[in-house]
Amino acid sequence: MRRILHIDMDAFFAAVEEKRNPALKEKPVVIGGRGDPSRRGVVATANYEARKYGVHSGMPLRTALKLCPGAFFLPVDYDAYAAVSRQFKNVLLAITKTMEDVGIDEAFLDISTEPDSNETIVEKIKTGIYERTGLTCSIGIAPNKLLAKIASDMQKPNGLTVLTEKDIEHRLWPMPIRKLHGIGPRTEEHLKAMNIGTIGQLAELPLDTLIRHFGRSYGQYLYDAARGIDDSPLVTHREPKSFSRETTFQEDVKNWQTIARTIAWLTKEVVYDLASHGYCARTVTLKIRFSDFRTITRSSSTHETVGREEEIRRLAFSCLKRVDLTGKKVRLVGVRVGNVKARVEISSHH
Ligand code: DCP
Ligand code: CA
Repeated sequence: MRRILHIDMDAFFAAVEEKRNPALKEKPVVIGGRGDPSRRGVVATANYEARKYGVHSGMPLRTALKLCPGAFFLPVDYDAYAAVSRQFKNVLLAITKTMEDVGIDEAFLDISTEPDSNETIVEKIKTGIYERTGLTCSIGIAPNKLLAKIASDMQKPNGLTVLTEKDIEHRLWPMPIRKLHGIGPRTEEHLKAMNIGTIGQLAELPLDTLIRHFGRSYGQYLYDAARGIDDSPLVTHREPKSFSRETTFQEDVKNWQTIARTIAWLTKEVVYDLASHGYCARTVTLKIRFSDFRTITRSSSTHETVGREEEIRRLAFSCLKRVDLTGKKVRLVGVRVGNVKARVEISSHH
């Protein structure tokens, strides 16, 4: 039997903001867009205080303001959250290298071969994360990823939930189908139309019915998932698809040379990332956001992969040539290299 953990940070963006500004503690906090609810933008997250008023992720900021006029509205500071995310993942990596990085605030760990008990490991994780970041997380423990993810969500915040195969009938089956990873709004609608609302009702459907409605592989997936079956291993290393850097000017820029110099500098940074990971690339994409937030991209590709700074810079500048800058001010520029491939090691013997 495997021992899989799913670790999910509580009200993540909001918790980071509360940590660095204690005046926000115990007040409703909403994070989203540029933090101005009179302007366009959606809620990235809200803390538990604000959730009491019905505020949730994905809702327009304007709606959040109506529901909770007393809330503090803050802009998304992605770099700050990414930095805390790295700290929290380092705590997990100190337990085992078998970690799957799922997103900015969640990860799976496979502790099947660790000598320590679940209790000891959970204690190490919770105190480690709290000591490094001052934040809390919720943890699910189960024989597979599917159930571990469901478990971590069952007692938030600062929860710990263990699901075993014995719990499938009593704890999994009463849940709504959308709790199953891989069931999105479209599948949910389709199943609702078949009068299927709970995971238990899904489990009653014969395999051939599911295959008829959803195709062989997804039908089989749903059949297994409804039974809490999931053999998928952790994906511990993802091949990167691209490397990118971007920067927002302190003030919007008209001057071509300033823009060109910034692109050259971003290229240097991207080439450094690319090289230090041992990759070459085939495509360079330039991103330009104007002062009115209109954003354009231009790409250039080569047949052979390239990795040297001059080569990548030449591609970036050929993209810049195709952008009409007349009469416009630039707010942000970014450089991305895509179609990356591991550099072929040149063997030392001939
Ligand atoms: N997020 C976002 N837009 C969404 C959903 C989430 O930008 N539509 C961001 C903000 C969240 C982070 O991702 O802080 C993690 O998402 P979660 O769904 O795990 O939500 P929280 O961590 O905020 O809350 P919870 O305590 O319910 O996990
Ligand atoms: Ca979370």
